Amino acid sequence: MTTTQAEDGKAERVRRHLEQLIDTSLQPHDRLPPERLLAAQLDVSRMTVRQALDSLEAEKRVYRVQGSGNYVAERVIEKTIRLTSFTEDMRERGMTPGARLVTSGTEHAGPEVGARLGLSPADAVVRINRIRLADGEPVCLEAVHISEKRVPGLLEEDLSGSLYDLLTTRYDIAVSTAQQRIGATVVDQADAKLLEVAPFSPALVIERLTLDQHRRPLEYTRSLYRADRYSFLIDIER
Ligand code: 16G
Repeated sequence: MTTTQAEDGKAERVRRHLEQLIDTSLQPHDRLPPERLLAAQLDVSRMTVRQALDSLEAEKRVYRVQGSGNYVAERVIEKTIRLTSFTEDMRERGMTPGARLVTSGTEHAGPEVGARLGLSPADAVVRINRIRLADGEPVCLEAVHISEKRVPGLLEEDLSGSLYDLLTTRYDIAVSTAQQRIGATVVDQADAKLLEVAPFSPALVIERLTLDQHRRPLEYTRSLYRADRYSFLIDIER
């Protein structure tokens, strides 16, 4: 791991901490805790705190007042959809997230996944199939693929929580952007059982290619979301 990667991972952690603070306990125009205090609390350098604040400022979530501090910005309609994990997604909806491991293993990337992740078909990828839960109920079935080289030992970890948190804390990898395709499908018998719906129930199929903080392909996921449990809300602006 390089120093830059370690710093990016820390800044991502600080950023998430601040986002949570903004979303749960602060109002627009409230002042954020001083940078010095944040650095001490989170055991990082002030430079790392500033890096996190820079990215929040760039997204207009905070604004700075010279000589006074950092403040929560007025909530604006986001032009782009924020890249969230399943865990964050459910928490934002006021639900408790969870995961149930179905299968996991190492396999060849194959031509399709390989092309998406920039790997050759023979390269090894880690595949994790999980049922994702909201308040204990199955919402989606996801199949994650990540190059094995990037996440040695991942399969020995506890996969019942947030994968993105694990990537940050254990591997110093932070997700930055993603390309997502959303389509419609029906679930087959095996998937219906896992999702606890009747066979051939409607579902959204969402494919996501996620890039890391260096804009390199990191994760390719194919998820089936129960159509009766999940919908997409997109704020658009003219
Ligand atoms: C979302 C992502 C998935 C990612 C997961 C991480 C979609 C379609 N998929 O489910 O790619 O692996 O979040 O969530 O949005 P976690 O950190 O809660 O495990």
